[in-house]
Amino acid sequence: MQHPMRSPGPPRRDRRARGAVPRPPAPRGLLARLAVARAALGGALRAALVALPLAGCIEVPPPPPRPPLEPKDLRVPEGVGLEMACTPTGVELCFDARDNNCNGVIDEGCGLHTGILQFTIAWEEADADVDLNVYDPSGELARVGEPTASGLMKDRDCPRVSGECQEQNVENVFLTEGEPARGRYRVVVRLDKLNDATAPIRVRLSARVGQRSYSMALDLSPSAASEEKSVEFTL
Ligand SMILES: [Ca+2]
Ligand SMILES: [Ca+2]
Ligand SMILES: [Ca+2]
Repeated sequence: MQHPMRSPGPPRRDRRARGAVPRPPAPRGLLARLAVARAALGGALRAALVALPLAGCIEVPPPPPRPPLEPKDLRVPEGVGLEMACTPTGVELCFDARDNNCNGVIDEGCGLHTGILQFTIAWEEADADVDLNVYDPSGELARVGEPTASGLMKDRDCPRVSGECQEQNVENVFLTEGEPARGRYRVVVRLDKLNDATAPIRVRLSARVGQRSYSMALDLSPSAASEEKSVEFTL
């Protein structure tokens, strides 16, 4: 098979000759305008170079500090005493929802998670099913296994048929990571089923908010008026 013949380009000599064609002289008026423009550009550049170190000296104010994590507008059920001062009673005991050693963490070393926010309930009657329901500022409920968009997650739901709680009923909600969402939080403690237990069921609720912990005792009975008690606060 024959290759088609390439048409030969113009000889190199010719191309060089075309490139060497002298440009016609610029009109004198154009040259003068170019000189003026170049001078103006040089002036602007010098001004920019002078302004540059000055701009470097302008102090950028730091972002305003975030307000401390302090619960505001705290609302507790009527007749419930809120313990805001921690009294150390010795080493940390597990599954009592109390910060026994007052280090700001509730039931640490007991297989529970903690975070800047932590809410824990415990109750002694093994048969009673009590639920800790924590709603974040967007109204999302913290559940077992998957954090809310704001990062709240629940450790476990007691009592469990699987025996996970081993008759030591504790439910725990904690902030998995990051800064807590600001807004109104709602912590609801609810007697779901009394089963074979005798009412009222005394439930200890403690909360860790930042470096402080809060605690209270709630009595729940299976009636519309007292099966559920809630605490609200604003961060
Ligand atoms: Ca502790
Ligand atoms: Ca404890
Ligand atoms: Ca439960």
